[in-house]
Amino acid sequence: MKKTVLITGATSGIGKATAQIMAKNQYKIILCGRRSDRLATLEKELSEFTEVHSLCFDVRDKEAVAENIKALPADFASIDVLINNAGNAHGLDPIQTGDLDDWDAMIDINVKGLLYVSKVVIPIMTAKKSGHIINIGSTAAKEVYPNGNVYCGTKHAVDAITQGMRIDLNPFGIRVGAIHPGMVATEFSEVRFKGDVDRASNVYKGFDPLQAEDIADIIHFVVSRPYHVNIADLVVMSTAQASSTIVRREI
Ligand code: NDP
Ligand code: 8X3
Repeated sequence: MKKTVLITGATSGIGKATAQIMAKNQYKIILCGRRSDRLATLEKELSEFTEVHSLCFDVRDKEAVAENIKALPADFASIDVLINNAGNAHGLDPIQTGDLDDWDAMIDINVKGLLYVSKVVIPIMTAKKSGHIINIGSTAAKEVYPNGNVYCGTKHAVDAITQGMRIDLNPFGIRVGAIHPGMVATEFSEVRFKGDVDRASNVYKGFDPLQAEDIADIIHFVVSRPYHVNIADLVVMSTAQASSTIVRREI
């Protein structure tokens, strides 16, 4: 029987690439995001391979999160795999000049949003005593870099929450793990720099960065291990990257 996977942040980057690879590997897909036009286009594309259902909500809105997931049609309701991927950085400023709205956005989306979605999905998994939760952290979960203060704080929180989930859900046989990518060329930096495309593209200039498909491929590998194997914590960087701040660039 096909497994059902719910992917947050499926309209772009890592989430979209994950939906594409999972669809081609015969998982039923629940796509989540705020941009309904993109959800509709991707749903149409992936329906060629598998059953797809889209949910349009903001992960910051806990009522909308609960209403949408609880109203899933019966053939999508028994979620087997949750990929908590929705998230972004907002701004890159020293702590003394950081923007309160940016801080709110990162904490509300990356941390509270992940919790709101998990809160609704976990009872589905505990009831059937099986499931798999993958939280997308970052190298920013493992180290702090200049001006990364609050974004790194949110990803450190994702790391800690993942460990807590793994402990608390252990009695239910639920697999929990985190994948921590380094620099991936997605819309991430465009969001961080509020649409400044030139500044965003400079982030990935002069080296071969990870692509969304690289992380999606790893997510599929992690999910498709035999059930007794839980890949608990995985850090993935481009070969050119040695740490958050050390990148071998040829420019
Ligand atoms: P993208 O900007 O390409 O994708 C972000 C996704 O998150 C979009 O689908 C967006 O959908 C969704 N999202 C953002 N805010 C909300 C919200 N409030 N409610 C619902 N969905 C939301 O970035 P990436 O694919 O790179 O990022 C995915 C994850 O990977 C994030 O958690 C990020 O922190 C992490 N990551 C990224 C790295 C990178 O270098 N790119 C490296 C390490 C980790 P929509 O706007 O339609 O709602
Ligand atoms: C995204 C990668 O280096 O901007 O998490 O933190 S980085």
